[in-house]
Amino acid sequence: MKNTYLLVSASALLLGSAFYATHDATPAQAAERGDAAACAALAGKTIAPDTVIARAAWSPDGDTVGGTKVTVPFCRVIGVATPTADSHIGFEVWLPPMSAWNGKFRGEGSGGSAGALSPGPMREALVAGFATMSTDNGHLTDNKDPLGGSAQGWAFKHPEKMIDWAWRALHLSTVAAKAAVKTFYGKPSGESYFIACSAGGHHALMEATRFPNDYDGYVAGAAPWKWTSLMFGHTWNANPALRDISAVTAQSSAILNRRMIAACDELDGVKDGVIADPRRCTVDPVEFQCKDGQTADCLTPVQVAAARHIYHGATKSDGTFLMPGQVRGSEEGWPAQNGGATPGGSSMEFWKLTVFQDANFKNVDFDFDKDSARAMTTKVSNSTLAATYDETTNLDAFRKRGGKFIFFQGWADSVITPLMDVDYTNKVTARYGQDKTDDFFRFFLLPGMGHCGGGPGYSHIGGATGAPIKDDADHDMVKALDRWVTKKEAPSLFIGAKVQGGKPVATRPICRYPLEARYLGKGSTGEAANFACRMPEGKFPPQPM
Ligand SMILES: [Ca+2]
Repeated sequence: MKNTYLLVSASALLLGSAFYATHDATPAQAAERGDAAACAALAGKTIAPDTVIARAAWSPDGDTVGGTKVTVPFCRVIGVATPTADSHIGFEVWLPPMSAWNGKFRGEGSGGSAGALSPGPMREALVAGFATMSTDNGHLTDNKDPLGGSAQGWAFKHPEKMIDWAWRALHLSTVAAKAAVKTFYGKPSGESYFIACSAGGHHALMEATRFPNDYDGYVAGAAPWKWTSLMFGHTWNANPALRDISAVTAQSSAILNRRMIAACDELDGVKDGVIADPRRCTVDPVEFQCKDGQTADCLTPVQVAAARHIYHGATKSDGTFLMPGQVRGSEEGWPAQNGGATPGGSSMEFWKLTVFQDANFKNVDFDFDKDSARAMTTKVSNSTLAATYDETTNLDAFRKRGGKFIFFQGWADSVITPLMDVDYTNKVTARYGQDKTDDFFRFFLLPGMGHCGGGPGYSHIGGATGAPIKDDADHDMVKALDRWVTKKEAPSLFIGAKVQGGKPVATRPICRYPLEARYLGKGSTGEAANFACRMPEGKFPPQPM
């Protein structure tokens, strides 16, 4: 290390450190010089095939990246992978000082169709002692575009970029980041985890199914395991507002949400403003339609029809489901997802620019019989759209190598219907059986949590959700994953917290699917200790898919 330092001392000078003889330095100074030198040595390296470290800088006082202020020292590594002539995959690796490294590695997921790093989660990981990485998935989000991270212009006539986004960018960035970790610390990382939600959850399943050796464990939620199905659903849900903008408004969604929760809140036995399991709530929104002369706190016929359409889910004309519907209690998020100027989020430009490459295609004309079939078989480079963008339930290799997967989802998610992740979990369970599934894949549904967090429910359990109220494995999914991987102790439940004004106001067990939290009949319904995880009683009404 001493020789390495002397060879690259110019970088230390650049960083403002005086050029002392090593024997004059305190151990802390010597350690920092070692970090700075090892960091600088990464710059310019071809760290993996077609992957170069463009920049590596030791930041002794932290740094600000994409608006995220980091106040701890780290080595900031910026890399680029170019697996094809049309690829440009940017990624960053942040390495804590050798003395602060916990010996582990974390990859951080992204959201939407984003081409952007995830500096917030990287900071969280860094502060906890992890070496951490995130990738831009092969393209940069155009922030001037009104669709932001949902815009699809980057994919137009760029099939290789589609493949990069779908799965290649994360895999290559992970391989390169692990190589950078090994080079910097002089030894490979121990356990590797991937923490993600939304599109990041989708990427997590891509990794676990395609590259089972990349990560030892995942905390991943709101994962659209079939991206094409998600786009069918988003297109379906946007259709009413595309035809009539009054169909889904902020006001109508707030009324619908309030009245639906009032109607179904107590089906779970606890009046807390949360529909614990919306599969029990089947209220027809026509009950909230304005009666003669009524103008307040009610819905127009167009709004009732839109709500029915969105709850129903996307189908072909013969009734075959393409995507389950949004659940009752998720309406708060509808104006952003299903209404407004750009209804449909990532689906808004998906068919036009990414799939059919037809500038004249309009989502309002999407034919759920013909266009859905045409989309699935559309060629993407040497593959098809379905094979590129959709995952399978084949986790065989990941399971065999001892990988662990914590899967989570909010019951009030308005972007990815929770029924999609229920469907995935049911299919995984059918494949392996309940006991073998429990050994490596556990699903936690959070009552009243919105998309990756928020909502009226108990949505603070760490990872990509709200910050845990206690720093232990019973409250924090990341801690639980670490315990599961390193000590083989599987999480049976989490203590979820409802937080208002920065303070926890109620707690509730977040049970392992298919169990649910049942009130024991004594004590406060705001305390998790007064609930137990039990199998649901009775039968659920018929569900789509
Ligand atoms: Ca309730």
